[in-house]
Amino acid sequence: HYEQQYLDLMRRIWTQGDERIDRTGVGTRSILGATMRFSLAGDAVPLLTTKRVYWKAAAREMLWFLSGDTNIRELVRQGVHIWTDWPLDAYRKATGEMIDRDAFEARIVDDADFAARWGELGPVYGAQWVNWPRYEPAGDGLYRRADKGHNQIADLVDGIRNNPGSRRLLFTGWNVAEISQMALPPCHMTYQFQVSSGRLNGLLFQRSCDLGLGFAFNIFGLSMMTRMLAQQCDLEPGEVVWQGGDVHLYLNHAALVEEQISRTPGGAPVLRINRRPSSMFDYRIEDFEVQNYAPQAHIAAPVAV
Ligand code: UFP
Repeated sequence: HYEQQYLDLMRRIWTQGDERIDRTGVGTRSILGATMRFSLAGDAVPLLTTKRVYWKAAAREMLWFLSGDTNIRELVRQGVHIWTDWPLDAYRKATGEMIDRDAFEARIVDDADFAARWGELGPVYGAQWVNWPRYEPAGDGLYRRADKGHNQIADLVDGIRNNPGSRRLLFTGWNVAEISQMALPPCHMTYQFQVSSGRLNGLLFQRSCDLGLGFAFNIFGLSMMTRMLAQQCDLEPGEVVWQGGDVHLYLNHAALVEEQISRTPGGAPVLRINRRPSSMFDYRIEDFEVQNYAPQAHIAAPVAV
């Protein structure tokens, strides 16, 4: 089963990984460098089956990236809470008000000015993917920021369609000059694609991976992105290759790890795209449907912020 490589990696890191203190202070066991491969043939999607993965939140997040949005308001409106902790933390530190998470989210949704002031994440994924800053000469050797940046996604679609033999079909969120302004530097930082025998293969380099929580979303995101690009470029889905840099398990995920590696994966979920939108920027959440997904029970675990 495709998920066995994930469970094997989890077991290996948990039993053999180096224990280190990380940025969050929680502590991890980790290794540097890991690869996993999954087939997308026949609409297969590498959702984890040994626990329920809320793939729709990952799908909504991916569509939010593609819209270029970097404010949590739209996500929160859609019931996606994965980015709330960073603005919440910033608000608490700045104001000293120990507002709870639900109240903070309610204000973000109800009050546009409040959201504009406190819901911004800085130039994270969406900004870099579709609007990477471009500069134009402004005389006297000076440059000014152009109104419209580079749209890496639109350029990628052009590249796949018109130059399918290229080895430069990629996009990245790792904009060195802007990292200090981001709430969190990109984790799933570089995506590369390859056209081979009428199929589109997709690869993700993820510099840092929380294998217990983040990975399930990141591999779904890579698969969804590859499927959308394949559809837009009239190619069949090929395979996805996931490459992790620092791949780790948090020390407070012991219960999750023990439970999950004791389970046996099963089933073959598929991801259907029910419509062919006119561009990469016209997909809606209703276009995506997962079938044949009968996972084991969800396993809750704390997120390290
Ligand atoms: N993380 C992921 N996937 C993501 C994401 C974050 O695994 O898509 F945004 C995890 C990796 C790490 C933490 O545990 O969040 C980010 O911390 P750092 O920036 O110190 O690597």
